Formats: sequence, structure tokens, C-alpha cells
Amino acid sequence: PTAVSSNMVGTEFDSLMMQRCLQLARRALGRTSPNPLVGAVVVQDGEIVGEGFHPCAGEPHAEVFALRAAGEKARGATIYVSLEPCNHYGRTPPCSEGLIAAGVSKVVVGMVDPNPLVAGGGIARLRAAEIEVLVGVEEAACRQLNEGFIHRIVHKRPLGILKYAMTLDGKIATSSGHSAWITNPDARSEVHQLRAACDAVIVGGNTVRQDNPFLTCHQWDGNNPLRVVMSRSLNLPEDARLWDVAEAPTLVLTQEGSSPDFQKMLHGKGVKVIELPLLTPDHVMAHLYELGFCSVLWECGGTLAASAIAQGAVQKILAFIAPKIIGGSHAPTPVGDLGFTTMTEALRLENVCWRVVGSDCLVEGYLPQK
Ligand code: AOF
Ligand code: ZN
Repeated sequence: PTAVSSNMVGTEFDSLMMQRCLQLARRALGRTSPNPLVGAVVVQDGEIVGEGFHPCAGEPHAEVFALRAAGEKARGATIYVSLEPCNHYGRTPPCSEGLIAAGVSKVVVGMVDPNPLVAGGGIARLRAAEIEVLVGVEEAACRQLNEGFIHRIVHKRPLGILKYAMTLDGKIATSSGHSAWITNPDARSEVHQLRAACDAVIVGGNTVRQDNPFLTCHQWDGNNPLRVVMSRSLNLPEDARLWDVAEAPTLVLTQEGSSPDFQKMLHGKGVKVIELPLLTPDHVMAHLYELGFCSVLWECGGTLAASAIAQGAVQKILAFIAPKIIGGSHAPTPVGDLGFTTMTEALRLENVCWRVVGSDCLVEGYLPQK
């Protein structure tokens, strides 16, 4: 017998079908922003007769693809959807109406849509049409998959994830700045998978000068995020790998008055440059919100990481820890000065989990909400 948690909603079969929805939804990982990742499955007489997922913003919703695939078999069927069906005219017509027209008899929903345009309205519309609706099957997993979308809707900013790799003695590079490689290849492929799930990756000028990174996800078959460089001075190398936009786009965010010559050079290479009135982590996140982003990965050094944390631009931490020691009292550390003087000020992570990735350890957790 399998253990069933007391707060489980629906049957084990419902859970299985919802997990299938999430699996389908993940096929569009990194491609749906500002929209969520959504999967749907139509079940008739205990068998799957149609499946679908939302491929990208502007395209039909998951339910539409699943209903199309099911055709006439949707009549009297149960449809599983990882997110509440919408009830508004957006880029596409309301799915609630589509489900009613298709004649489904039951809708099983993973989570209520936090989007104020929907927010329970889809469920209410279905119930008003006398369709049975069950809400909350595999809810935690559904919320986890769309944590970026939820954060975007609720806070009007993308979810900020700070990722770093450090040695067992807490260093992200040697005193001379050398950092390739701290982690093992398994951890690096995990990072590529993570990048594929994010809309942008941010670094500061120092990282470009020191590491000359690619910031792509070529070790993982996925969508490359927008590579964002924050630099006030534009005192950057002319031949950085990030200026090669053949593989992935790059955006340089700078401040008014930075070198027009360097900006021209970047434009010439196809790198987009935008001058913000103030180049701070919060202004950058506000700009990326306007671009429609849900999740942003901070892969910067300690100084920028500290200011991103201080400004509330980071919600989640992913720390890879490699069992290596390099020592050095001046070797850089993952988070610079936060102005704290006592242990009581420490930011204590919540919902922490640890796992082994190859020979390294990955610690994941969330900063306490301000
Ligand atoms: C999706 N895919 O499968 C579902 C969504 O502009 P629209 O018409 O695409 O509407 C986007 C909103 O629809 C989105 O923010 C979310 O609240 C809701 N449901 N969206 O992109 C889907 N079911
Ligand atoms: Zn919809």
C-alpha cells in the first residue's frame, strides 16, 4: 500500500493525470513568459484521449490543444489542467467557454490562477454551467512549476534566483580571480538546465572581465535565456564571448552618459544597449518585468549579489558547494557586504533542501519575504 498524505486532493489516478499535465507543460520550459507553463489531459473511461500544453504566449492555451486532440471524445469526459482555465478574452478566447462548448462533464484543476483577470472566475463559470470542478490536485507541484509566473503576477517583478558555485571554504574564485572550474560537469549541466528554465541571466561587468562567460545552455537541449550585462562604465573587453549573438541574444544595461563609442561598437555586433536612469538591481528587474519575464537568474559576483539581495531582487538561492579548499583571505566570496554586524541579522533561508549533484552538493532555499 502507498502512503497517502492527509492533505491529498483527489484520487491517486487524479494525481497521476495531473503529473502528466505537468510533464506536458514542461515541454515549453523557458518559452511561455509572460504566460505560465500549462498542461492538459482529457480522460474518457479511464483512458487518455487527448493531451496538450501551452507552447508560447500568443498561441492557444493547453486546454484548446487537448480538446482538439480529443475531438468528439471530449463530450462527457474529464479534463485535467495544471492551472485554472481562463475566463477572459486575452490574446485568446476564454477556455471556460471552450470547455463548456466541448461538453466535458468534469474539470480537475491543479491550482487557482493568481492572475486577477481569472482568479477563480474560470472555476466559477464552469460551476455555473453545472460542470463538476475539483481544485487542488498536486497543487504544490503545480505552484512550484509556475513559481516565476506567480511571483510576476503577485509582485510585478520577475522571480530573482541567485545561483553561485563555491568551494567548501566559501570561495567563488582564487585570490587572483581564477574560477574555472569550481564544480563538476554534472553540476554545470544542471546549471544549463536551470538557465533553460529562466528568461534572463544577469552578470555584472566584473564577471565579463574576469570569466568571459558564454551563459548559454548548450549542455542542455533548451531555450537560451537573454544574457544581460549590467555595467555603468562600459569598461568592458571588446571581444567578450557575450558579444557573439549568433547563439543567444545579449542586452547590455548601462547608465546615461556611458561611453557612446563602446555602445556603437556593441550595436554593430548586434548587442542591444539600453541606458537606464539608474543602474540598480531593482531598476533592472523593473525593466525585465516590462519585457514580460517571469524568472531571472543572477549569476553575478559577490558585490552585485549583495546589492541585488539588499534591494529585494533575489527571492531564491541555489548554492553549489564543491568539496575543494582554495583558502586565501582575499579570495572572493558569493555575497559581499550586506551591512550586518551580528548573527541575529543573518538571512535565514526557508523551505531549504539539499541534494547531491555528482560530487557536489546543491543547497536550495528561499529568502524570507520582506
Ligand atoms: C496560458 N496558457 O494554457 C492557460 C493560461 O493572453 P492570453 O489569452 O494567452 O491569456 C494569458 C493568461 O491566461 C495567463 O496569464 C493565465 O492567467 C491564463 N491561463 N495561460 O498562457 C494556458 N490556461
Ligand atoms: Zn485559457
